[in-house]
Amino acid sequence: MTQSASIDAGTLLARLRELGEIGRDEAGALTRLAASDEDKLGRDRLVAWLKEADLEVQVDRIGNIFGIWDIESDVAPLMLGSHIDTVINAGIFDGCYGVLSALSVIEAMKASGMKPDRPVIVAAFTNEEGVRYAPDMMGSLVHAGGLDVDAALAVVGTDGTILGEELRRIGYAGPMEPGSIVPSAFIEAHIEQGPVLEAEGKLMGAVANLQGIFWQKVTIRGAANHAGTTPTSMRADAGLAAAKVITFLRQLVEGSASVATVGTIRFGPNAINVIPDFAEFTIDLRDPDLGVWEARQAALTDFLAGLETSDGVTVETEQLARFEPVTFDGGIVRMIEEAAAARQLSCRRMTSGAGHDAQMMARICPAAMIFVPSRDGISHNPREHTDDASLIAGAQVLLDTACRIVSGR
Ligand code: HGY
Ligand code: MN
Ligand code: MN
Repeated sequence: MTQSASIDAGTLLARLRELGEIGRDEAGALTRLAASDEDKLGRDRLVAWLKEADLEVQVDRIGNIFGIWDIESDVAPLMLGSHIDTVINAGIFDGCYGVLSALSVIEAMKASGMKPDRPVIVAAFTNEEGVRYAPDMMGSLVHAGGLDVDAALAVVGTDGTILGEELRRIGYAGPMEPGSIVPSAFIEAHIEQGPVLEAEGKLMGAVANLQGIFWQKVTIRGAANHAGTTPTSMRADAGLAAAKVITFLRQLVEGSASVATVGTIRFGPNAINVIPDFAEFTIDLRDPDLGVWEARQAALTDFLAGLETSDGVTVETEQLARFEPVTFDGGIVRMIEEAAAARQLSCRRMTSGAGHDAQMMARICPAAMIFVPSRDGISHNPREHTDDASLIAGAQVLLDTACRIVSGR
């Protein structure tokens, strides 16, 4: 006898808060960088929950974790999920909400007595944030065949560690070949991380597409010299050149749909009275339109080349990530909108400004996303917040959409 499936709100909220406490430092900042000790603790907690839910747990060679509700079927699995690694000084919802709501969906299906027509899987992908090891969305990119697993395992982190060694050290270098599971569909619930839903008073986002993401490391070399004796006209100031790039990027995107960020920078020799001869920084450049996004990259290349002449410096670049804009599956997007409407939840189609594992899974199966509102549009910040009612509503829409897919409706 089946009854209608319903999310166990208390358990979902409690798990979000419990996972949100794992990886806090003495000042209370939450950081669980990919393959770190803190990430291990979060993974261990998640695996325990997956086992308590009687799911078969599998880990692949890049550390992606899968909780599998195995159903005898010739239909490929439905996969739901996201990531549990975080940025530095993070909020508690980014990624974790998608993994834990996916688990809640499977538990609700089981509790209702329903029998899906295919296996249902919750996935937690490795290194979605890309803060320690570039590129971001790495685990799902490898799963989707966009990056060779051995090349990914050999990536050297910002701290000089090697991803494969770190995964082995924390016990998450699994045996499964990445990509072994090819889902029939993938759906990711996620906080919006932006201001749109809140500004428009909408409760749900049906994510139809996701913008292009370009990451680049820039190394500028000039000439160290005395800060007091060197005339301005004789300087090859790597620090000044870096500053020019930062202001150029803002002028490039101002008033457009593009966004540009220099999130990391370091100078050498980093002394108050020495003109820097070294500046290394990263660029994150995004736009939803492929043509505009490519034009921005070309303008940046030209500007960097011009600096070598104008500032007497040398400029080296290293591409860290380049993911074209993605369009999600229209059929699943419509199902999400219909599920929201059936619950009288206001919903709007939208573009994702952030990168997500769903954009990689869209390479191998129909994929789409559900957004819930972010208070003040804030994310990648401890003030990241979504109210309980929205978290539960989003998980219920995920459940309703998943139930519709696995019951062939
Ligand atoms: O970079 C991003 O958009 C994601 O948070 N990894
Ligand atoms: Mn995320
Ligand atoms: Mn993020």
